[in-house]
Amino acid sequence: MSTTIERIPDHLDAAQRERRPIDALPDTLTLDDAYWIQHGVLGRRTSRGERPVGIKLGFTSRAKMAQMGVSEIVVGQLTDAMRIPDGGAVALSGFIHPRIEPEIAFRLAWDIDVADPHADIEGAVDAVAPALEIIDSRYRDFRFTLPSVIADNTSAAGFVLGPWRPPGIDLANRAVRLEVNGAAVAHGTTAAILGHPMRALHALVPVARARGFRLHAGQIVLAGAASAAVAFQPGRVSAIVAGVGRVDLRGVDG
Ligand code: OOG
Ligand code: MG
Repeated sequence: MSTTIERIPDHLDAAQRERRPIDALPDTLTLDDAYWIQHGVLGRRTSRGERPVGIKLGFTSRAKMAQMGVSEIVVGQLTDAMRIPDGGAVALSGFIHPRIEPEIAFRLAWDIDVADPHADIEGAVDAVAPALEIIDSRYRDFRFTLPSVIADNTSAAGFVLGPWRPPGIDLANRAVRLEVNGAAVAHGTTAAILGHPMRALHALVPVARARGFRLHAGQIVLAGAASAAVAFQPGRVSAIVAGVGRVDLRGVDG
């Protein structure tokens, strides 16, 4: 591949905007390169007026690792343009080959000093919510290696937040169900997310420190899907987390 690293952010950005899948990147890319590219892709989005609103973790469950053949935690970035209101509709034509997955979202009440090894991210959570994430790899056939998926902002494409709940709500071992048009299509448990979704939050801090992510007051953190993702097709999709709540989204043609 002749593309130099400097040109890859534009290449990935164009793939997303033109909904045109590209080949995965060379395996010679390091993780440093991959996060550098991701920050470049986000820089292009923010220069068009998008606002960073959160962080997402990926591959925090075995179900996701097994589905995609990647076995390390990845971190990506969410912008306001990716957010869809609870119960809202989204046109599937805006994506390449979207998939949908159930998630848990945390909200941070204050800035976290990621340089501080004792930073209390758990204490900073002021609300939790059920969430849906739309992922849409910019790579052909949704096939990628670890550096490629990191460079591609971990396939981030959209997200929906359900009603916020108090931070003290028990998130241990809660059943998670993904429904399409009222029928269950995937099952998981919050325990699938590194044993407890809070562990995903703790795992974020060293990655944020090493890879130049800032964690701000008001930011959303998606902990990673508890089940494998399914193809996002026209119809109603819901994530239901026992004892936490539900969140809904409608995929529409056009
Ligand atoms: C990468 C994104 C992984 C998760 O929740 O594990 C992710 C992908 O599967 O394309 O968002
Ligand atoms: Mg996800």
